[in-house]
Parts: sequence; C-alpha cells; structure tokens
Amino acid sequence: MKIALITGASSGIGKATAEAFAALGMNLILCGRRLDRLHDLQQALGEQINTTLLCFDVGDREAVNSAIASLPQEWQAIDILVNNAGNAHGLGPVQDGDPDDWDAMMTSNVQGLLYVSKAIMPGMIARQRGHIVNLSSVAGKQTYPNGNVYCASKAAVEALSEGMRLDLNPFGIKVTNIAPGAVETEFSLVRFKGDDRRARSVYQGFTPLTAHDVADVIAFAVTRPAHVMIADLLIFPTAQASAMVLKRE
Ligand code: 8X3
Repeated sequence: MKIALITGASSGIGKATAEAFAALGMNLILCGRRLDRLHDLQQALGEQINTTLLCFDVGDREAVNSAIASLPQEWQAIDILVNNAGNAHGLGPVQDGDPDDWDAMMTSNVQGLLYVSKAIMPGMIARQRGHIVNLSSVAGKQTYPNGNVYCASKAAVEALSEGMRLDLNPFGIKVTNIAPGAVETEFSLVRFKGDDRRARSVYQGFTPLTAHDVADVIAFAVTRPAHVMIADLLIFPTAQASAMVLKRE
C-alpha cells in the first residue's frame, strides 16, 4: 500500500485528490491548516484506508519540519507527495498591490512547496524512489493582466518542477507538474477576500473544471508504470483556450 502526503487537503483540489487516492487504496497523510475540516475528510474517507492528519501552515518552516518529524515510523516512507497548498490573494495592478498579499502568495505557493519538499526528499532519495506532484497553474505559463505576483509564484512552481526533475533524476524520483486553468473551488473566494459575487462571476457562462476533474488527472499520473513519468500537464475546461480566452455563453 502506497503512502501519499497531500498538502492543502482540507478543500478543493487537495481534498478531491485525497478522495481519488483513497479510492486507489492508498494510505494518506492529510495536511492542512484547518483541523476541523481535516477531521471531516478523515471521517468521510472512513475505514477503507488508513489516514493520519498533520495540521500546519506550509509557509511556516519550523511547523513543517516538526509536523513531518512527528510522523510515526509506519508513516515515514512517503511514496507520493502532492504539493497542492497555495492560494491567490487579490487581482489588480501590481502598482496597487498589497505587500501582505504578495508575502502570503510567495510564502505558501513557493516557500511552502520548498519547505515540505525539503522535509520529504531525503527519504525518497534514500529509498531511490518517489513521486512529487506540484500544483502549478496556467498562470505559471502565461502572465495575465493583474495576475502579476500570483503568476510569478506559479512561474516559480514551474521552474521548481523542472529543477526538481533535473536534480532528482539520479535517484529515480518522478516529478509531475500539473497546471490547471479555470477550476471552480474556493480559489476565487479567497482571491477576492470573500466577495462571493465576484468569485462566482469568474465561472459564469461556461462549465469550469471541478476539483475532481483535476484529481482524476493526478490519480492517472501517479498510477503509471514505474518507467513512465508524466512530466508536465496543462488542463483546461473545454471552453478555455488560454489564460484569458474563455468562450462564455
Ligand atoms: C488558477 C487559474 O487562471 O485564475 O490558478 O490563474 S487562474
């Protein structure tokens, strides 16, 4: 039975990935900042698989290290790491940007991915196997107006996926970069600081991806034979052709 650790497992793509992995019979380390939500997910997944919870903020290096170090022996041989935690804060001209928003995005989307990976890569290297899945975005491949710092954080994820693939190549570790386009989750609600109307308008007039659509693809990527690595995937809803081109009714 494989062990997978998923960050940001309490909602959205992380939660859907946990559900997809549970259906594959994996044992799951569910990580997030909201313990009540992690408990709900653990209960929903039931007895079909083993789960353990780690409550920490990926952007807090000490918290990351002590959470991973606290894993009991039987949970330490992590086969799959899904670096999913991350958010957007604000959408507006860079000259009007709030430095607190910039810090929050860079800390969770970039440093957080690095801190968690740093804690888990040594074990994968020692075992000479493992799979790291990084959640990037179309925003990491195309900078769009007002996206500035969020796009920069996801461009960093793209570069880190490539860098990890290169540096971990000698150890037989797979690195998969997943770049979704428009996925309806709490993403826009967080980006627009709880403005529900603005968040919903992002997905109006077309059928966006669901978190489960993306989780299906992640499940596919992690179930390929040992000699197959899905390196890089851009996933759009059918109505989307680029970061800014969407066919709306
Ligand atoms: C989420 C997709 O297009 O809002 O990363 O940047 S987008």
